[in-house]
Amino acid sequence: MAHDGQPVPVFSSLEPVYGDGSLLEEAQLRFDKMKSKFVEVFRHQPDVFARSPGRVNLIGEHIDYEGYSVLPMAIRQDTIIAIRKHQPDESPKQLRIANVNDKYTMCTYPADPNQEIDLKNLKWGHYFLCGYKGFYDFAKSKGVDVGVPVGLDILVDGTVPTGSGLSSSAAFVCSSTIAIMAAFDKNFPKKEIAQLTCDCERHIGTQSGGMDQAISVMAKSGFAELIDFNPIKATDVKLPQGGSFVIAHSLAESQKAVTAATNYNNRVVECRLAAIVLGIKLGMKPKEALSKVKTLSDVEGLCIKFAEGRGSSDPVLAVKEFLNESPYTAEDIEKITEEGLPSVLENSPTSLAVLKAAKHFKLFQRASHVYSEARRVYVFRDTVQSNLSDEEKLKKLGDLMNDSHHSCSVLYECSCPELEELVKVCRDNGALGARLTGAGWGGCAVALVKESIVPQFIINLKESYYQARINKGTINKNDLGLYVFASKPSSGAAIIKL
Ligand code: NG1
Ligand code: MG
Repeated sequence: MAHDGQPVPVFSSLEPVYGDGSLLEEAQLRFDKMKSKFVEVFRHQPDVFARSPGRVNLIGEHIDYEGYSVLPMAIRQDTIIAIRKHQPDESPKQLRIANVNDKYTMCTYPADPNQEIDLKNLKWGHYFLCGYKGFYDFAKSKGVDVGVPVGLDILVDGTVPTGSGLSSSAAFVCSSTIAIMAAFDKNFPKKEIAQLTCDCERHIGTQSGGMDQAISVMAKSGFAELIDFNPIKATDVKLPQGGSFVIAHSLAESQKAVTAATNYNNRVVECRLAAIVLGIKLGMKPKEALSKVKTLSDVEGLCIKFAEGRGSSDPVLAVKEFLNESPYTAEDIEKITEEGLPSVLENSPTSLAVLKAAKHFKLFQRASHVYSEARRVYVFRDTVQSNLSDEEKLKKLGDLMNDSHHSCSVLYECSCPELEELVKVCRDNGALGARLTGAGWGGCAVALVKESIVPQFIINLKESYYQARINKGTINKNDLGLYVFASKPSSGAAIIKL
């Protein structure tokens, strides 16, 4: 049943958010602590809470921004926001954003939703500001009156490790947006919130796709979700019995906002250029390609038509025929597009930063990854729904995860030495499959492991990957549980009125 057209659920207790048992007890403590800290900092009770989870992407990496479906699941780690909306005559007319963790000092911003976000001066509170601007823009586009801006008091508690590929940023942006909505007594359909949070997180300067926000808002306990884009849609995927996903941090932190020009946004630009060049090689006039082609999914039809002429249906065949394996220089591409690259990329500041930092562009490799990864997502979904036994299903899903990692590592080059080592350790210790998850260049790996061996698997990982790092002082032994854990599909965003 599609549930993505429903508004964000509103609960008056924690059971429906966190289930029962130990998780619930822990959650109760967290909320109690937040309430007292809120009163301590702001001298008032919060009006309402919002919660939105991180995610682990099972398969479908770096293809959401190319328009292709992905298959993530939400994890229990999340961001909770407590919020209070001021009365119109109350001062200060500011957003005051405090954090439960003292490492993050309070951020204050004016209440004006039209303020620019200062990207030269990155502050943790900027992610809240994304949600704030997003909420006002969205309300305006829908003709919803939300009154004049007033002050807001905010307290944040996040448990998704940052820079880990588990989407702490989306958990923060989504919980912020939903908390603001709730404070203004508004609610919208989940798929609209997924779109608005995806759009507003781009204020941070990454040209990201919409996977993280979509799963954070639309997840359902017990299910992974197939997320489609344009328009956003979530379809429940029930994973086979007997398998468990173990998430393990490589301990290399990927600071995506800082490295955007050479890593994440660079790949977005390379895919765009690959799509345009393919479109032209497959018969489009340069002017037409420049105005119509934005993503590799826009020219997939042409690629498939070419492949069919060769008795296949694989778009990668067209990539092999028309793109050079050796990297392209800017001049190589400009000869084909008959226009300068800055104007091809519409002079967007983030793209210009990419052009400035790039020596060359690996169009063949990036396009091969995207088309093959997009296929693997559907094979994964079809395998889950097939008549195979659970054991056979798990084996095949593991193989697909391994293939995905290989493609990310070799063709997309978004792995790093630590992730390579960790993925190998996972496989050597009996994982059916293992891969980097999220943007890469650091962060986590996800391994599919038979449920019966999970405890031993985690012990082995500690010995072969983490012990040396504990000895070196990179992490504290007592924190290991934060870096390696098994995860079940968790529930999505919620508004909580306690
Ligand atoms: P993370 O791992 O959270 O940085 C990023 C993008 C996703 C997706 C993946 C790669 C953001 C907010 N998220 O995720 O949209 O493109 O990389 O598959 O930038
Ligand atoms: Mg992120």
